[in-house]
Amino acid sequence: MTGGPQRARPDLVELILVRLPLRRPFTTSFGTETVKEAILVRASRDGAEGWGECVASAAPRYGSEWNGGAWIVLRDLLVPAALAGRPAGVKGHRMAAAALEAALIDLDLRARGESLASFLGGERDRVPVGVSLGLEERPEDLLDEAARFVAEGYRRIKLKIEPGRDAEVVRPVREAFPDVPLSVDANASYQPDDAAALAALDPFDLEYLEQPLAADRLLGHADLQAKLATPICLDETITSAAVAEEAIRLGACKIINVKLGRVGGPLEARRIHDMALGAGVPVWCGGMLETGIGRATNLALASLPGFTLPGDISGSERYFARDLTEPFVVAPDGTMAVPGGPGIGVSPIPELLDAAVVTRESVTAA
Ligand code: OSB
Ligand code: MG
Repeated sequence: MTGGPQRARPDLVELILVRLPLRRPFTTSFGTETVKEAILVRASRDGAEGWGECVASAAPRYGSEWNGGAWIVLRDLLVPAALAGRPAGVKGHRMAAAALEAALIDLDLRARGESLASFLGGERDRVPVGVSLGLEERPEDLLDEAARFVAEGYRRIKLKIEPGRDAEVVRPVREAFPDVPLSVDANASYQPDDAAALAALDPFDLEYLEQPLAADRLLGHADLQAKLATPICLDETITSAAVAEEAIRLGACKIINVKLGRVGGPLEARRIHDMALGAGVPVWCGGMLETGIGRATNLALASLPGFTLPGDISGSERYFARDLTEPFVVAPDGTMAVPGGPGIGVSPIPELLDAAVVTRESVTAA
């Protein structure tokens, strides 16, 4: 892996598919999720282990990656290359590659007793967090949800929107909470000629409008930003530091959501952070309804100095009846602790992992 430290090879990598029911269905413009399905990557060497979580979903609706494809590219290409200590030479498949990179870094860091946050250059031991609320059939349910998280101290509420369900979704929440930082996320569901509907959100004083247009519409976002007072934040578009830099240069966004899975791993995520910090563009850490493994990795990333806006890093209880790790909790001041132990600082609890496993497969050096 270029740009990273010299890493020792693992001698075994296990792929573990898990399913955890979500406490509440999560609806976005691209569909409803009722279960979190994830591939966990467990890399081991001489009895030591490292963990990574793939943020792909059961179906390719957020982006083109999905767990079925991620499993195969990990098993047949990425993991064999890592076991052999050679580059995989794989284009794309960033969520799969990110999970493996995270597991290998975790393995090394645990061996030398350094935390992922320290390795990445994190400077804080607590980070401010927000919550991302799905579309609801009944407006009163969304208001109840928002009220609960505001009361718990969350620093920002993000609302999912889609064409035809935007200003009417935001208005009651803004009226009930005039001073709470609010944002909206369209997950690429609008067209360039929907600018008027999006400009109608300007009076709600949103922190940002996330990913209004399709992922590949860099100029479309630049043209749209010129028509809006609300800053555009890009999520799906940002697949690398190079794309992030071009988006900033074009004026396609004023804020960046960094998801280490979407960009291919913690090292590329740090490159985006460094570039954005230099360009004066705020970044924040996105989420993909991760289990505690991915959440720990996200917290380490969010401790870097350029992550100045609250992340989509909510307490375990916001997602699951029981997380796979010790539960992550949000303090009354709306912050979450960054794990300080070696590597990502947490591990799956064996009984909880066993109960969530659908399949597991070990890959060893040929
Ligand atoms: O766009 O940020 C998104 C979940 C799945 C796919 C896309 C997104 C999301 C979220 C979840 O908003 C945020 C979280 O993990 O709390
Ligand atoms: Mg998003």
